[in-house]
Amino acid sequence: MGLFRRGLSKTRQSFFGRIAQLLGNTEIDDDTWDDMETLLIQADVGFDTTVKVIDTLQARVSAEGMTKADQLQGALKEALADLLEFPPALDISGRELSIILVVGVNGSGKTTSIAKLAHRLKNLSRRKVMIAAGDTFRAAAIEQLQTWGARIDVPVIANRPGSDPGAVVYDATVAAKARGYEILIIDTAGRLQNNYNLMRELTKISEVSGKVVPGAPHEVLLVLDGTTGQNAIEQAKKFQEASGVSGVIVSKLDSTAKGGMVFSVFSDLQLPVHYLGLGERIEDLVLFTPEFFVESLFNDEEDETD
Ligand SMILES: Nc1nc2c(ncn2[C@@H]2O[C@H](COP(=O)(O)OP(=O)(O)OP(=O)(O)O)[C@@H](O)[C@H]2O)c(=O)[nH]1
Ligand SMILES: [Mg+2]
Repeated sequence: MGLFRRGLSKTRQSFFGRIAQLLGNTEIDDDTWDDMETLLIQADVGFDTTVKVIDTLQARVSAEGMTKADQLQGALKEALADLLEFPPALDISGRELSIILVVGVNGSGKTTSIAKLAHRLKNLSRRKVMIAAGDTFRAAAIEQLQTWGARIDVPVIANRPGSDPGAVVYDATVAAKARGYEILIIDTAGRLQNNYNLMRELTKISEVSGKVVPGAPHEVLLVLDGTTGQNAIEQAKKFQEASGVSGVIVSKLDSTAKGGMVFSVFSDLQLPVHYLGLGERIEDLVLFTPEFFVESLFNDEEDETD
């Protein structure tokens, strides 16, 4: 909970925290709804999701005969929490080798999230984890992954810069099987969702892994940069069409006030959020917990103790 609260402090202080002020001891009127709508949209909850939340609240207000704005806060928390779900477990158990493919636009936080995830799976879940350096575009990308791998003691299978990512993935899959690794996480080069050739490449990488391990990749995790708010949601729709995304990691929520975008991952994209990136350290990846998330957006009293 501490990490959640600290990591989400920007979003809390900028927008959600202000809802308490807004919902002072006044009568509920048109201004209440206008102000709430503005705050939710500014927090990047997204237009459709905001409308949904306000509709739910208005229905409750008339059903329960609420008149005071300060009665609305609890109802708002519940309406927001109802949009979220506890993520299903990653589909990475019950078989010899499970493969997680990680995709996203340039700089969204893929490589860092992979290192954090590998670290979690290795240390918290006690799994044997290997990483494939499927981003062969830049030498620096391979080195970045190797540096993380050495730090967390997870082997990284790589090839020369410029080599075919499909070949790296093939080699890594074979190596993981031969050496008894249980989870292989594949890093990929950042790509824009409108670049046809690069999106095709993702399909190829998927197919290569599926040749060695039937049914692979078992998870396709899309890393969304939380600081880009609703833009990330638009990108995600394209990735969903092209690469069969199964779940989302939202990164960099510690550096943004746009944390409301997490609600629209669930309600607009209908995808589970598995993890949140809440900082640059290896430990700063938390399992998404709806209750902690919503609480961290509202409660401000304990801030001094953080
Ligand atoms: N504050 C903060 N920074 C993060 C987080 N996750 C990633 N970053 C930073 O974001 C930058 C980009 O991260 P990468 O992991 O290299 O992103 P990428 O998607 O692999 O980038 P490309 O491979 O170039 O497409 C780095 O400076 C990371 O340290 C996070 O949760 N919080
Ligand atoms: Mg990268």
